[in-house]
Amino acid sequence: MIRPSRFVQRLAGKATLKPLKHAHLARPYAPSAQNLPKSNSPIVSKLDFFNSVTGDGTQIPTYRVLDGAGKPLEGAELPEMDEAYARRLYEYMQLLPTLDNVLYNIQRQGKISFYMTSYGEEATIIGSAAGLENDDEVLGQYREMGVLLWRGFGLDKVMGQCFGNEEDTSGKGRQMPVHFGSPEHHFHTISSPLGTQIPQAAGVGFALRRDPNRRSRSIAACYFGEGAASEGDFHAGLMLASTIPAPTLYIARNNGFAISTPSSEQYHGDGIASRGPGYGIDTIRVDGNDVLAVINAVREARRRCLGQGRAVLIEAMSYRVGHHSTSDDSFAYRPRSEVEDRKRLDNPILRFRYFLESRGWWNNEAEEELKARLKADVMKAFKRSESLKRWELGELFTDVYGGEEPWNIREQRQELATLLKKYGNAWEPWRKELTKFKNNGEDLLKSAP
Ligand SMILES: Cc1ncc(C[n+]2csc(CCOP(=O)(O)OP(=O)(O)O)c2C)c(N)n1
Ligand SMILES: [Mg+2]
Repeated sequence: MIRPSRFVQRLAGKATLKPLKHAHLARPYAPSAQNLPKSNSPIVSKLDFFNSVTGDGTQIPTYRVLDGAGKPLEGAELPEMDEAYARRLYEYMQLLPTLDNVLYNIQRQGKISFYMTSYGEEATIIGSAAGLENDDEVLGQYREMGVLLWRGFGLDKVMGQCFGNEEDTSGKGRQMPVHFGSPEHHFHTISSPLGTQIPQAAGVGFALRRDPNRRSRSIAACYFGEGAASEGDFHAGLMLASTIPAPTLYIARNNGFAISTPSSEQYHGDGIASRGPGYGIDTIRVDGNDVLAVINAVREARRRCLGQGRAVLIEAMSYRVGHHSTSDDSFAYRPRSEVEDRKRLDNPILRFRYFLESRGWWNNEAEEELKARLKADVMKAFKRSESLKRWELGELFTDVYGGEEPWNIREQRQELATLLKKYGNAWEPWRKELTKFKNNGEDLLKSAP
């Protein structure tokens, strides 16, 4: 006879075990009809394979509120909003390309090392930010700066992060541009390896559920691209959020490209949405160029996350109008005309402007005023940021670990201090570089042995 292991015996209650708080973790292994896979699945005699979640082979539909000309679809419900709120949405949608234009050009001038725009995804990003509560925990991929702006992060901090100067509160200048983070704004720091935020968000959602102060009030919202959804972490994350239920809203930004890989080569199934039901997760596909549809979808998804304590998946369809990043030239793999057509035919900003105009909430004059104001604000923040120094050089070694500085970090700090003492003033490239830091590296020089 095969004896169950001690672990299984303990789980089955044969040995004394402190009761676990979470029923699903303590559930003993006890075969019963209930535990068998799909025990209530109907029995059929037809040899019927299937490959569609809609049942009839059609594609998952796309939820929309506004048509291409900004007119509400028949029967579509508009999100609750007044003129001031609608104008605020539009202003933030317009702020993104204004900032993107300036930061992209600054990178081209060699003043910052890297940048990524969100051209074409303004409705997905601002609409989802507006649909969330400002203290929902956000785990982004990298194109979601608009969520931070919506939450009041401010232009100076955006510039500070991209320049890596003393106003970079995200990472004290130790990260690449666009790797924002802000505990105050409930925005977890961006990390470049694709997909890592997806299982992390399952954990964050679970933690929120366990926190008596935030349970039933806050969710985790996790953004990722359709390319990142090909990472193993996507499946691990959705599996976790599904089986250890977590109020985590997964927002897949399907913008048609993962650098040069078009989504037609990224998956063979029906986009990312088709995967949600496989994990038992409520799912919707939404027109990511329709800001009002995105708001409605996110608000309803949030309600479901909190009501059921479970994950929800939204796939927002859009088109990445810009290059992947400043390290990319997308015309090497897609025709310029395709991009121009998309900008003209399905422009999320223009679509919402038509809607505002139809309500009498916007006109040419307001447009001119807004564009001039945003440009002036962005240029002011840029000029200010450009002249700021970096954090003290010694900050390079802080925040790696919590608590006392370990020996290996101390060793590296001392090594740099020794080198600075020897070459800091003697070698021109170092002398020049040191002037860019607050205190010109004095903090480290002082500690040199
Ligand atoms: C694990 C990993 N593999 C590859 C990369 C390089 N990489 C950076 S962004 C990117 C494309 C991601 O595309 P998608 O998830 O669709 O997001 P989008 O850029 O379209 O917003 C790739 C392959 C990476 N950062 N991490
Ligand atoms: Mg993509």
